[in-house]
Amino acid sequence: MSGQPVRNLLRSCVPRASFVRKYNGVSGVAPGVKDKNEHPNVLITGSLGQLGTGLAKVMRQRYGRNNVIMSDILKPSKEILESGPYVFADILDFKKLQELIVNYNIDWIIHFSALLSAIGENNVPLAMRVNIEGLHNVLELAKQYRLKIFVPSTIGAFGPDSPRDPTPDLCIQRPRTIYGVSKVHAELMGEYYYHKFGMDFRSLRFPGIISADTNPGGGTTDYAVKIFHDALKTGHFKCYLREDTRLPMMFIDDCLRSVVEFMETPDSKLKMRTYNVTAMSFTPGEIVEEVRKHVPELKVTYEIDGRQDIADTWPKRFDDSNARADWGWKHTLDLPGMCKAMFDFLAPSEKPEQRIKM
Ligand code: AKB
Repeated sequence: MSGQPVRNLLRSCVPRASFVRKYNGVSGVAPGVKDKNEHPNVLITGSLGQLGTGLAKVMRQRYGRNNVIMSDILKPSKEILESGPYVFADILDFKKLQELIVNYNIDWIIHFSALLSAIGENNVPLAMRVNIEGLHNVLELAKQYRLKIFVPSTIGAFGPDSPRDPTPDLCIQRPRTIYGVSKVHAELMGEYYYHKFGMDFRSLRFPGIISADTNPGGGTTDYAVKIFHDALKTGHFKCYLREDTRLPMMFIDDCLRSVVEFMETPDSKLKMRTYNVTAMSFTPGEIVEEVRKHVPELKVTYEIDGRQDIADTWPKRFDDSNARADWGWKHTLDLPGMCKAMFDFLAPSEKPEQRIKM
């Protein structure tokens, strides 16, 4: 990830005392080689997805370029290859992961590999392998090598029987997608390993994440990213959710900062291992109104598809008061702020009336 949003995030992540330690990032130190008092060595799985590239950038600024290892099964861009260590790793290959953890002397795993909600419904066997078997591999490795592990969860871990407005941390969870089921499984397995083996498992339930230069790929909340690209490319936004479908959302910078702050929170402050986090909640109708302040001529049509059924079972608003109280979670951008940040990034030099590219 590059550009304005991440620059803001880097500024807003003020190092805490325990992490103001010797920085060895660009000093020629071999990847993974560090002294006891230095920053953690971090392995990010699925790092070429929506969150991984940005998080690697933020963590490399904080912990050192060579201390954050990006991994995925995809061929990376030149920019990624030049930004720091990148390795091939299939989440289903236990031995390969073991090798990486040993060779890079890994302390933390950030486990992003997963199929999202809509794409998971189209390929349930693959979603079960990646989201469930993949999780088993990283949990077992975190246990064996005593690693701290972060696994994102989601609003999709709730279902039609959960209270939906707002949805608290602890309530009935009966999701209706394989993605949601696999995330409840991850929450429960992680908490089990925490209680049984003392493993430092941490998870945040994210809402829809809106990012400027990485695409979500296969989610139900992706319309809230697509609207910006449609507005700027064609001036015509085709929305696959109904105009009044309310879902919780968050801008990428807030999301990445939440991971860093949560991982750096001393264990003694955490009352739970899995917390809801959110920033705002809006409907397609409401984001259209806000986007039209930047692209006044935006045309909108609603062409509802199967993702509506998923959205109809998800929280409308998320209650993240425990995260705010226990470890100081605070979002910075609301709907107008997020839209401005997106346009500032995607079309920085243009005035609103110049933004439609027909
Ligand atoms: C999805 O829509 O599947 C994801 C999510 C909310 O977890 N963005």
